[in-house]
Amino acid sequence: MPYNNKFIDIAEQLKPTLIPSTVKPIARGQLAKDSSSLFSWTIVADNAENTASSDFICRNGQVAFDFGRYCVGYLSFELECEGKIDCPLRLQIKFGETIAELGESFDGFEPSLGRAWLQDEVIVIDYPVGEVKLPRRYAFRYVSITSVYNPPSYKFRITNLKCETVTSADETAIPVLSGNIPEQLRDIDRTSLNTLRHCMQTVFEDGPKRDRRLWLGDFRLQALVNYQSFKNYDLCKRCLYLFAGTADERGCIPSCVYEYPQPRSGELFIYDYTALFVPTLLEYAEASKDIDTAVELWPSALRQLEIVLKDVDSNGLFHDKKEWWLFIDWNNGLDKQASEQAIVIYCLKQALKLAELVGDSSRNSWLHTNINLMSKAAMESLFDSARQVFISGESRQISWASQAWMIIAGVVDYSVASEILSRLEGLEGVVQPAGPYLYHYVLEAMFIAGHKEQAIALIKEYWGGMINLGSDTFWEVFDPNDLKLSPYGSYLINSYCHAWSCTPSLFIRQLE
Ligand code: RAM
Repeated sequence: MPYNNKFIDIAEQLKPTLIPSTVKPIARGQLAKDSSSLFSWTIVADNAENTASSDFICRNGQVAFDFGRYCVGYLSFELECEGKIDCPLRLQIKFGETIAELGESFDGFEPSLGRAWLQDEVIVIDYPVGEVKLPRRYAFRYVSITSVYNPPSYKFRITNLKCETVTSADETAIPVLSGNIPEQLRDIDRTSLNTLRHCMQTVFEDGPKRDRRLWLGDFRLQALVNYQSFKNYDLCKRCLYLFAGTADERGCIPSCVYEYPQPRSGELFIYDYTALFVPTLLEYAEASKDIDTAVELWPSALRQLEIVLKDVDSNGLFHDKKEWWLFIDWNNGLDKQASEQAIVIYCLKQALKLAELVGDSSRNSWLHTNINLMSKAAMESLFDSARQVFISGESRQISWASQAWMIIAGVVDYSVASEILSRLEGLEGVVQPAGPYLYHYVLEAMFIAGHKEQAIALIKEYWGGMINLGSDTFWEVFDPNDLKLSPYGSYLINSYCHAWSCTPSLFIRQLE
């Protein structure tokens, strides 16, 4: 791969030092089935006098801990033994974002993304006295420790169980929320920022349990919330350079980037993510006022548009040539033509703003020509004049995705946008969003169309729904009617702290 080493060096110099803190469990007990709890698992607190203490003597079986809040970091504890130590100690340690991950067996489990993401370890300690530190970073609220083999000649005690958490998000930078914001929205804002904080590591990770990786579509939303909260501009700059530095021989920026052993392309290319590099760069420059970066990466941004326009025909219509991964949402039944069309229009328009910012108007007429052509094609081929809504693909599918993106792209004006959203409520069979990523863009369209009350109700119902289930972070996938919905074959491998779901903060922080 012909990586741009200059860009990668800039990115590496911006690698943040992580901020540590210590979290200890607040309760311990036994795992139990409970149909009234999330995924039917709970922890029944021990009757011991001080269940908050991690100290316990384990002779048989298992103990589960609740750290009281989501943690991303390194687990350690101390061991003491009574009796004759004549063989090693063998422990199974499981970590769960949900209690179900501790309760359910991972045996025979083959999720599409790989068993190794599931967080369990078996450790064998030859001389079980003193400190034990697990080398891997975990993402969890719950931990279970099981004595897999009970040594007949000694008892052991675990003390000082704790997690050294890490993040590159500085809490002290968060502006105070306006006093007019009601409690439920404050709670949603807190949970949003908590979600983002855990995903801010040496890059903006999609989720700290999985994939622990920088994804372009996720990064854009994370960066937007970051500008209103933690204001870590250097982390955004690092990520922009990582993407630009790992572009392929066509100049195409990959949709995800790995950091280790050295920065490298994830070699996955999502059409919509590629185009979204343009607004991501613009938004960074506007928020940070770092115009030099915008100037330096402007050719990379333009290149993404040249590449995505190759799939737009001479009439200005996008066609899926099956050479790209089209994402938009996890809903498999979604036809993505209209959404992709709109995203390209939107990104071309954002490029005009970026051109002005970097002082280069040489491509303006090219940008205008494509905007006009594609907008015209959108109205002629993707707008159903009888039903007065946008349609997508040969099946003329009507979806929230298509309407949202066409509204965001400004293909219709404010008043038409408002009518479309009102009309959608009354139509049968409209394809719904499957996850928070697309719900974000639905919210954005609602605010553009002046449907503020509808947007706030959606935030309260959808994101509030995850808080009502006891979560202090927002999830990767959330369907209130099918909590176990998973794109990967099992809900156990879903990410329950996924930064693309942190965007209610963005809207809440703009309310007064
Ligand atoms: C998932 C990632 C990420 C998303 C991509 C498309 O596996 O977790 O959030 O951007 O796929």
